[in-house]
Amino acid sequence: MNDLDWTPAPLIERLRQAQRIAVMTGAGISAESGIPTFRDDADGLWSKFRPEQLATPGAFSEDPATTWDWYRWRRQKVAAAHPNAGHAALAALQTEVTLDLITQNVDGLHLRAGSTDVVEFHGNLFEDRCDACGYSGTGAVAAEAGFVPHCPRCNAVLRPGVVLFGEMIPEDGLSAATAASESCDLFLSIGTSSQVYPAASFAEFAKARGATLVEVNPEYTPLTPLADYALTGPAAEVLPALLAALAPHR
Ligand code: BV8
Ligand code: ZN
Repeated sequence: MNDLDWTPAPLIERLRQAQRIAVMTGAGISAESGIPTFRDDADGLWSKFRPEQLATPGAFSEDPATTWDWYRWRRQKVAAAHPNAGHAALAALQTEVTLDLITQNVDGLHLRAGSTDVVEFHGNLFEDRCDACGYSGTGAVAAEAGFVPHCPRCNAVLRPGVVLFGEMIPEDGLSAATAASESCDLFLSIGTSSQVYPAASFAEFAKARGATLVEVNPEYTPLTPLADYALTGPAAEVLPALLAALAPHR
């Protein structure tokens, strides 16, 4: 634990009084599970590939083989990873307070850590989906390079069950995230560069409504100036410290 105070007394008091907490997580909460984030490290996913290259419908239909190679590479990385202390602390917190968990991450690590009712706002990496007939199933993790899966029902090319750039957010996730940002009195933004919309809009909206805004991120982000509390550290350290500080009085 470094000498920064992850648990300022006023914040702990505020967390204790919170009636309903909305949490939005991004790639940063999975960084300590060894999953590369999108923007901020040498082997960040985007450093090798540009989002426009791969995570868009156009790129996918043009070159499904390359896109599938990238997604399967990510599936292998995630399958070999484990939830970290940050995921575990959020799962434990959910048993102590009323908490709506929305994640931009497609890695499924919150669910593996025991969190329930997780809103996977950008879908799930391990789902294969058919846009032609609506088939949905669990996708392969390993396959030979260039393999493009086809729908077992209608033989159309399958796609990963994620929201690509330029695609609409599925209605259920959008309404769940909107409801959470409307009903919370404290919004906790963890491990996100707050650059992708509409995911980044919920923290701003909650703050504008008068909710207390807490950010957990080692770096400064566009959200930091709005935060009531900016805890500049790694989620796997900050979240367990917050949970421990809350514990004795719950
Ligand atoms: C939409 C799934 C309506 C796929 C993802 C032009 C045309 C079309 C759309 C747009 C356009 N211009 C802008 C848009 C909107 C676009 C957008 O926001 N673009 C951005 C790039 C500007 N949004 C969309 O397209 C969305 N749909 O708008 O529909 C529409 C439709 C048509 C036309 C117009 C509008 C859909 C966006 C969904 C894209 N899919 N994921 C996949 O994963 O492959 S997004 C993907 O990137 C992630 O899910 C996540 O959302 C985002 C990455 O962001 P972060 O999670 O924040 O990760 P990042 O690496 O950036 O940051 C990590 C942070 O963690 C850093 O701050 C770091 O400091 C911190 N950190 C590091 N270590 C730690 C840590 N924090 C804590 N602890 C640590 N240890
Ligand atoms: Zn099909």
